[in-house]
Amino acid sequence: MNLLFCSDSDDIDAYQSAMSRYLPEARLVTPQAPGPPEAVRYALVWAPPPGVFARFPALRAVFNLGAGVDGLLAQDDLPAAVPVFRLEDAGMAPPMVEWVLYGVLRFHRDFDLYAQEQAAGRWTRRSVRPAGDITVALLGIGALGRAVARQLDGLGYRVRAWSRRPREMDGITVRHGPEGLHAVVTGADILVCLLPLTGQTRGLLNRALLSRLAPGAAVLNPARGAHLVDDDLLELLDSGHLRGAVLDAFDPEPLPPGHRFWSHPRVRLTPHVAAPTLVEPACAQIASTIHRLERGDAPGPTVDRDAGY
Ligand code: NDP
Ligand code: OXD
Repeated sequence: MNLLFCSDSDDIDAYQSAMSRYLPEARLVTPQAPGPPEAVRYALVWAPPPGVFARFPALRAVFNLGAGVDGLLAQDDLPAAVPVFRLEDAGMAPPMVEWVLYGVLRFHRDFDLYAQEQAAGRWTRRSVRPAGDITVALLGIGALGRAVARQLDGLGYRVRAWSRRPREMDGITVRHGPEGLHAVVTGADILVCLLPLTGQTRGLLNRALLSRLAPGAAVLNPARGAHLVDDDLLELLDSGHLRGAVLDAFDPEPLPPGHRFWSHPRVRLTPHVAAPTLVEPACAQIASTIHRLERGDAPGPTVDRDAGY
């Protein structure tokens, strides 16, 4: 079974070896050496080059080698009738939880302020606020956001969550839709964005929304750079309304040299590493879907192209 493998940022040998354990008949081929195009029924892709799908008329499914499908859905040649699958958790939830916890603790336990005190050679002790005094607004409670919500709730933070459709989570206030957004964000101490990038969420983290956070609040964005209006965040940091930000995703990536985020004293950034795709669980998930498709069983959730995620 030939699987088209199309990613400049993933190691094909690692995927071949992992995939062989779950789908022994799988042979990964590339657009440069694809073999007979009609033998390729499945494609595993991350940021594929334009025009690649048109070369493989027998495709039965496209697998996105990541959680966010914004880049893939923007490809003009993605065949309309072919189902698209994305990675759902696939081992990414624990590292994402860790990344968010770093950001939450940085501001809750004043590590940002202690770094300044150390640089100035000052011994200043602050009182420790209980986690229950910190309100976290969590935008998005999907495969990753849900894990984050549970962890923060378990540690005692006051979590308010936001989804597109009505959702319930034990012990957590969940609001949905545009009308639920303000209630979640207003007065929150820390905002965490774990939304997909869609027409509805692009530019959502703008001046109007961020101004609703409590004075001295912090912003954590490990989702997509285009959720955030960079200049609005910088303005609110410079005015002192916001205390700091930890960012993992940027628009564009890599973040261009000279961008103010690189040197801003209240911004900490990581280069899109919050939760990288893990080869083994990714292959296990993809192979399990291919097995179901080959048997003619219901394959599990596909990407909703109208919703954009
Ligand atoms: P999911 O698709 O599982 O969850 C998305 C969540 O966002 C859902 O709760 C959904 O609501 C909500 N949502 C979507 N649109 C709206 C809207 N218009 N209004 C309110 N809520 C909305 O995504 P994942 O948890 O798997 O991943 C989230 C994002 O994280 C990815 O799209 C990607 O951009 C980013 N990511 C970043 C990584 C990194 O290393 N930096 C790694 C992996 C992912 P509902 O529940 O109603 O559907
Ligand atoms: C993803 C990502 O979407 O790495 O998986 O950002």
